[in-house]
Amino acid sequence: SPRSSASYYEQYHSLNEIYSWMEEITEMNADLLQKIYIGSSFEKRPLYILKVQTPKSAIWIDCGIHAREWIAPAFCLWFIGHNRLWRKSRSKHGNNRCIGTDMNRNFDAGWCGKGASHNDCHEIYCGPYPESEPEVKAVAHFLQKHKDHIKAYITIHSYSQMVLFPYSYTTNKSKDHDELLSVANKVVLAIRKTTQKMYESGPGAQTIYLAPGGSDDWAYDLGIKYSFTFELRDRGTHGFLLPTNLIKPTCIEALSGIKTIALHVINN
Ligand code: ING
Ligand code: ZN
Repeated sequence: SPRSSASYYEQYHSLNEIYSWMEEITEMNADLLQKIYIGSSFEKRPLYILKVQTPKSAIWIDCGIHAREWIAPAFCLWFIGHNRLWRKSRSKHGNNRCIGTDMNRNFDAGWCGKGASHNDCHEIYCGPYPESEPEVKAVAHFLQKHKDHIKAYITIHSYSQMVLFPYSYTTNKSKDHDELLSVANKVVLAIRKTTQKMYESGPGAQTIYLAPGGSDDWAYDLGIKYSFTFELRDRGTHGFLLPTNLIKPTCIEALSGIKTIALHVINN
């Protein structure tokens, strides 16, 4: 399986493959990782260390001094690839202890009410102020500038198999609640026809949880009526680490859902 897939770390790899992995992961994480040549083996194979950025002191970890102990190098790869479940942005604000803001709590829609956190170490940290994240600000500005031409806003997340619509920042119904619910129900039907998978539909706050500062609520309040969050597969068996063989069917069903929304937009 490819180096970018989750299951890559649940397989054993040849030395040449590990060399390629080292090259790729240091390239992709140049701010965090350094590949340093420290000598070569008797058979003239290069020996590299991967240095994880540290202010001064360090911990040395080596894996696989004994060649037949396959799990040992697998652990070293796993150790370096450990941030696959990161959620937030990568920003550093003021004297914050922790890195990152939840960008789906950083939009200016009921910003940092119940369902978000002012604690920068929490996964649902709302940031120091709305649109503090350059990524959020860029999206918001683009949508603002083009709002008269954008008929639908769709944001794709995972997991839990849901089709959500505003509001998530309040349990109050939006003024388009009935129409949005009927569109979401049509999406659920289309998905069921396509792959037999069951999705749930409803307003965010009622269906998943109270979550202020989300992009779909912000887009809706901006005037983009057809605003949806898709929570793709699965419902928790694999969670965020969806196996690669499920990418295709998941994308096919998501596409059928998006076509359903597009058709509704065209006809209304
Ligand atoms: N779920 C969303 C989250 O940001 C959500 C749920 C949807 C929040 C719409 C706000 C608005 O928590 C995931 N999986 O991230
Ligand atoms: Zn998400």
